[in-house]
Amino acid sequence: APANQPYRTGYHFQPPKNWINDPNGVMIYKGVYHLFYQYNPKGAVWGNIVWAHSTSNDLVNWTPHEPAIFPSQPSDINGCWSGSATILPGGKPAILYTGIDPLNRQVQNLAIPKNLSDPYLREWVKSTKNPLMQPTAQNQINSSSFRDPTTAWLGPDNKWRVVIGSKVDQLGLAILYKSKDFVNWYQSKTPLHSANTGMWECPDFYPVPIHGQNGVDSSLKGPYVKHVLKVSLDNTRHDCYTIGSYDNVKDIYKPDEGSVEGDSGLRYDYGKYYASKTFFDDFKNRRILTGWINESSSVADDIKKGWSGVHATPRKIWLARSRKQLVQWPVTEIEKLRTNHISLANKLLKGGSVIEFSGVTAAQADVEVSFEIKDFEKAEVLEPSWTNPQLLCTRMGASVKGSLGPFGLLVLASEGLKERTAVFFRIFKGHNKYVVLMCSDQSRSSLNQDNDMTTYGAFLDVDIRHHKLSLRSLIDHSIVESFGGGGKVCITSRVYPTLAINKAARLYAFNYGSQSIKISKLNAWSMKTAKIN
Ligand code: DQQ
Repeated sequence: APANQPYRTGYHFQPPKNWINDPNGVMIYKGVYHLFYQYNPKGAVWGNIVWAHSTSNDLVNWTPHEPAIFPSQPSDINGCWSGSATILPGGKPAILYTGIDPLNRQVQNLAIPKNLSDPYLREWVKSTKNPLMQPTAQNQINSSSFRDPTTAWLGPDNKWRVVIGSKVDQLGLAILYKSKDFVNWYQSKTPLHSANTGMWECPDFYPVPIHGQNGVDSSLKGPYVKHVLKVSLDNTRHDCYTIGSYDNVKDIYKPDEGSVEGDSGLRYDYGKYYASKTFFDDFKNRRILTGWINESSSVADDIKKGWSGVHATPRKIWLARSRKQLVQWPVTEIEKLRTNHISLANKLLKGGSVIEFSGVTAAQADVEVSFEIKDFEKAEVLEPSWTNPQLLCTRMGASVKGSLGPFGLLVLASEGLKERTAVFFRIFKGHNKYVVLMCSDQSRSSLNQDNDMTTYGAFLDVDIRHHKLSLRSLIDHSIVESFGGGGKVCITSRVYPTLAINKAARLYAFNYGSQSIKISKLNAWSMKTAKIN
């Protein structure tokens, strides 16, 4: 990153300047990946929102285009907010998005490509029938809580369905609309789903096969798929999901028994990650998740540096074998940026030790490590009241010594460790099983105290008696995206080191537990800079 801009990313998506938020309308068309995103052309804070547009052949390098959708009709004159793409029969893309009308009401609009032979889909034409869905006296929909249409899917009656995020009081709603022709939409009597978790932004609803890691088209239904409903909770800023079943005749989604809705349930990411969206990549038969990573710095600092917000590395997403959660892994294309490989195997990490890895550019790196644990009996007991993993990680940060852990990586660290972000594990003895806690501790990530340095954490469902414990961290100047247990827990953090920048950044493995841990293998690479916009 430039010396005066040490927090610019090397391979995480961002425009040259200004504010960005939600990824929108992500899709693949004629072999080209399209990413649209919420963008303020005029500054580093939210406002004046348009759909900026970039395309890519590999989800790694991105070419910018002119904004694709911007205020131009009464139905979107005060902003073009989030929405999704649907591929209609014949391979024709259509975008549904939220417009802000002259009365500042949220309404839903349609746009289609002007020229289908342009693989870059540079120009979009809005329907003259816009808005296609709007709050009225009859439907009683709250005009300031009616936004973010999903990708639509086809039901057995050959009608399209789409979900719009909403709420009534504190009840989050996935309002369902149906249509025969994608233009005339009518509201279904009952929502697809609702729960008492506050406003649902950016809902996402899609099938996942029960076997394997492939993805399927949003319209697929059958005995071999389960369904996922993700909602972005605007009060906690978390992307939460449940896994369940979808009755496509009654048009009801029901989370599986035992699912927890909202913040104490499952999250795509237990760090900073919001307003995400998936799409089905029919070229590689996978479902890909894209998401927005907000800043953790002050607005004043964002204005000073002239930009705010990045996107996470696109992740492939599939159902875990347990069928109780999803698994995510950075798309393999990102690996072509790897260079300067270093590796190590069977290295004992004694209690209280720290070892440095040199030979990679630690400010822009990809690190994969797996740990082997013995002496399970030495694990500390997990108190029954310790049910909140984030709180546990906060109380037992990286510098609090334990027995089996804390062990893991110190990234974006300065010499002497005045600054460091610690991504680590602790093993506890729970009620007839071992419990793995994964943490990302930002409390000492920067000497600049103006940043949000909240610690994150989650429990990781890995049976460590039979499996090694793996951790991968994608490090990119001000971003640390970590994947525990092969992608069962993801934690993304934003950090703003003042010493550990560019060449001064270092990478370590550490074990502050009393018991030895073995690094069974470690592979690390410098990451080349991608061509982004
Ligand atoms: N961002 C958009 C909204 C959405 C929110 C506005 C989520 O459509 O609800 O920029 O970050």
